Amino acid sequence: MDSTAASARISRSHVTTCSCFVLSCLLAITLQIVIFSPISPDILELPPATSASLVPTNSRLQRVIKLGEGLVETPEDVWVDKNGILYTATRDGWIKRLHRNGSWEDWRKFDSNSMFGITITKSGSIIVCDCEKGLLKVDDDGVTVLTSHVKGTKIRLADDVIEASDGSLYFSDGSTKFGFHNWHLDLLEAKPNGQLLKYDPSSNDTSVVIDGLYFPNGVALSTDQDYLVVCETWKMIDKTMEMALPSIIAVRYRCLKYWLSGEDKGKTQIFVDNLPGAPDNINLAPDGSYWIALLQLISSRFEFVHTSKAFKHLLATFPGLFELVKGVDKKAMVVNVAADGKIIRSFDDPTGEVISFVTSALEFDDHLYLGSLTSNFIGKLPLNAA
Ligand SMILES: [Ca+2]
Ligand SMILES: [Ca+2]
Repeated sequence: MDSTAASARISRSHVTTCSCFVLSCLLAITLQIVIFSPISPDILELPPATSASLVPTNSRLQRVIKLGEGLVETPEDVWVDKNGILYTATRDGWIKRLHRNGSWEDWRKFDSNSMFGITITKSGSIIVCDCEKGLLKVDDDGVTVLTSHVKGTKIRLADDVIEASDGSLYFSDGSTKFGFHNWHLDLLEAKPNGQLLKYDPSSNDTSVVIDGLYFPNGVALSTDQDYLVVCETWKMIDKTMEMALPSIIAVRYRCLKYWLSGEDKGKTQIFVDNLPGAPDNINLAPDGSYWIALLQLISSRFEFVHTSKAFKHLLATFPGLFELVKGVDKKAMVVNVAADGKIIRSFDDPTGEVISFVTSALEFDDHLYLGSLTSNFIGKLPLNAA
């Protein structure tokens, strides 16, 4: 045998060995990703741009006045009591309030970085959703956990709350599977893991009102309290049949109406569908309409994330990668929706120049008060001039 042929065979053998090794490594990594992935995801089709273009963009939110800049860290929600005192819970564990004279007060401290939705009861207690700890009651006596479990299971992602006239507290639990620090896994998985809960203070009982919701978020009552509205941050529609394609799911941003009284009591209907963004908190306006804050959860540059189950498994297994591609668009949008579900008007900061990622809009005294998960202030927008 000549030495050239022998060395060629050895070289081929090395290449084959190397290829097998690389393939084995790739197979091991793939198995590792799939086996250890915490999600069982669906492929998604994001809403067409036409959904957003139905509501022309403006820059009205760029006129906001910044309240307490530097004093309030990522205030997700905001509430104003009947005396005009504004309350918000901040990421550093404070419930802070803004008095009518413009002074801020660090009012109550709680060992938490996950306080979100806030409301005030008829009796004057502040109720706060702590994603991780459940429903909190805050008053002059301090902070009490009202409920942290439902049907023996821990509430993992309490998000927004409202009190009905009978004293019941209705609140959303965004995901029964993933907690506050892993909310992105719920987005990647895209399954209906959330529920709407009710806490009855007279019996101290917590019950499930609606289950199988897609990340339920904002909760509001109608003027007559004959129904409540709960917003699903992302609702998936199975388009497998109409598109004759395997496992294609389309995202629809919508809020549901749940009847509390009347002949439809206990029934759930669509309140508003095809919103031009993912709905976060919702608040009843004095005229009976609603203010809904809309999020852009996945940057348009990274929509492909939703087109591959393998890529979703990869992102879920290596959280650092999700941070890289998350790239939420820097913008803000709030819509005013009539009681019949029609969008009346919208307010945007299309580039996030002044405020971005607005999560809450509350009307009081002809002004909108805005919470945001990327701001260090509360936005205040005069409605008459807007
Ligand atoms: Ca709220
Ligand atoms: Ca929320």
